[in-house]
Amino acid sequence: MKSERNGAAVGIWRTLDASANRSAEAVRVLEDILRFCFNDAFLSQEAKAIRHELAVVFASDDLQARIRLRDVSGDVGVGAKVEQTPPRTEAKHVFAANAARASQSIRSLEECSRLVAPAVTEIFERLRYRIYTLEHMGISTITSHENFHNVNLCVLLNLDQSEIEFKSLVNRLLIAGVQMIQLRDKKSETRRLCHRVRITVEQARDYAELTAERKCIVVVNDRVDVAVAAGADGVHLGESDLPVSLARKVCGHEFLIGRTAHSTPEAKQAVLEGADYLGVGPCFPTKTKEFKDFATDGFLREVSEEIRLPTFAIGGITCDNIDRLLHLGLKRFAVASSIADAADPGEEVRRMCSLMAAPTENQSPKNL
Ligand code: TZP
Ligand code: MG
Repeated sequence: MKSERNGAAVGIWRTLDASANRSAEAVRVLEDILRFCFNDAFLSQEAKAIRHELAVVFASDDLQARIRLRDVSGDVGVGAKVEQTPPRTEAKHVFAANAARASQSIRSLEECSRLVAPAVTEIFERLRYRIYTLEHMGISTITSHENFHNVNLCVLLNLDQSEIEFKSLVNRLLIAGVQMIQLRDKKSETRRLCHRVRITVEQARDYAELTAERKCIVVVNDRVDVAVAAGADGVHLGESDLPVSLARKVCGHEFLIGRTAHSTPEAKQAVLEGADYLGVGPCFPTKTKEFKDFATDGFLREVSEEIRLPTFAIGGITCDNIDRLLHLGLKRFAVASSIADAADPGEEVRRMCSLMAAPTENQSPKNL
């Protein structure tokens, strides 16, 4: 009876040893994929921090028995074949598989440490939640890049014009190749806004069907309710709007949520909250909205270097000043007045897109 109990304790230590190795390996893979495949400094640093915390706890006195009781040759699981693993053809599959491996092995560490080293159980529980968040952020970032692939220009429209003028403007923008439109109107009644959103969504859909091109993304500023009810693709939220996590409860996980950020910590927070894209600025003074403070070069460069979530620069951007932003590594732009006020908005879109496409000296190659 006593030896059986000893055997069980040895088994627990062997489980802890195997799980420690598995978790360290899996977290290292996550870090490498985020770092080398997705160039994501922020998330790869989070993976590295988790890996270091695991290394510290594995080196603690509480867990040293696992090394003494290691018995690889006596492992009955060595050589056991798995029936079939899901196909892995892309880096994101490797990421997902290793995120699962990391959380499973840390769960095992949590359960088994509770029996023989309870002082460290809570650390594993915390790390398991950090892995869940990292997994979610990694997958969201990858999915966002798919959603925003080739979406480099977002045109903000208000509802100043008549319906006929509005439709004609949207049409000209679609023909010019605009891949994203945000409806932003602080003054109009909800019904009017809702109606214009529906018109825009229909126009975008009809144009995509006619040309077999990808559908232009339509998002609504501030109003999650209008965006969902009128069939838009997403909503853009600022600091005084519904928080991303609460907006998700209204719109679900397929809906795009954009979040404005005025500093690197705010941008990182938006990533952690599960935003699908970021708006950063204001880059330049503009008549569209009044600002006291503007985004510094340091902030814009830091965001474009450290954060992989698709990021749109905003605020006073024109064909004459976009170069500064391209040099800072930004690749996506949200504009209102420079397009809406142009004599020929379609031509202005083409001009801006051609500037965005032209490679600029010192432009960061890392920004996806
Ligand atoms: N948020 C930050 S700047 C801005 C908003 C809504 C205005 C963008 O419009 P414009 O005319 O391109 O400056
Ligand atoms: Mg807002």
